[in-house]
Amino acid sequence: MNAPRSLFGNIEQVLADAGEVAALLCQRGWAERNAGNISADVTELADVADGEFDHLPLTPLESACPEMACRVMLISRSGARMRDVAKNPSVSMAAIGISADGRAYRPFQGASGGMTRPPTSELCVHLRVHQSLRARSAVQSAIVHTHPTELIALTQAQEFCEEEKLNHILWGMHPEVKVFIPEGVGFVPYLRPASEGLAEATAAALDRHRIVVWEKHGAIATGRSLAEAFDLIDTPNKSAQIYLLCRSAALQPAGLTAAQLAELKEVERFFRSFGDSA
Ligand code: 2HA
Ligand code: ZN
Repeated sequence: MNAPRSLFGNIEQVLADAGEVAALLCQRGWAERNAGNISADVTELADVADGEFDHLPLTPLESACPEMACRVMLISRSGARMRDVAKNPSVSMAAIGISADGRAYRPFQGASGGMTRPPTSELCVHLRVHQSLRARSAVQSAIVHTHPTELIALTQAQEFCEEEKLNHILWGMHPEVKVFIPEGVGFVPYLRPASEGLAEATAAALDRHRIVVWEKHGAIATGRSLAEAFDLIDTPNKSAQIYLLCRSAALQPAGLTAAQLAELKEVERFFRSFGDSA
């Protein structure tokens, strides 16, 4: 790698994680064209010296992110295909640094050298979510946005465009969803992709959830790693698949009973003791 060692010396694991998650997104069929984007706050790993990149030009942000001042992020590039991230994450992921006032960012460079394309069009969403994770000292530092087909399909029905009804179906189709997402998934009504409105609504919903479904668009999740964020989308999407499969076979899925859901608290506690849940 011809990149400065100080910036990229310790982020190999995050890049490897990005490649693995991108491959899974492709395998799931959630990554048509350049669908989806991923990011991770790598400040502690990047070990950038004070002022090291101050000579690089700043790009202003529409909304200030003061909690992100001077932080370093790895983020997929605009137009990056997940199949390319999977093959070579160090080329398709860009490193950016947020300015000291949190009002602008510097594209440092791609891990393999010069920065040819800016960060994903959803940069504002990622930044707003990272900002809010830091503001409440959350353990999560990674974000995955993707287009999980069956979860999106459910949001085409008005009856599931509401957190309570959506979670009722998702928890009811498979015990794993209640065990690993006991707080449920959040829901954000349709807003223009890459908009400040979507960024604001998503950050607010992710204050109460670790995964949020975007009506007729996709899902976004936060995790301690990109792999954990991926799992938080994969698990409820499996429930959505089961529900739709039953319906398409003209079966009326029964769903877990209230008593069956309640007794899962025991399993949830077991996994939580290993740090596997919320
Ligand atoms: O990066 O998924 O939401 C392409 C998208 C926009
Ligand atoms: Zn999208």
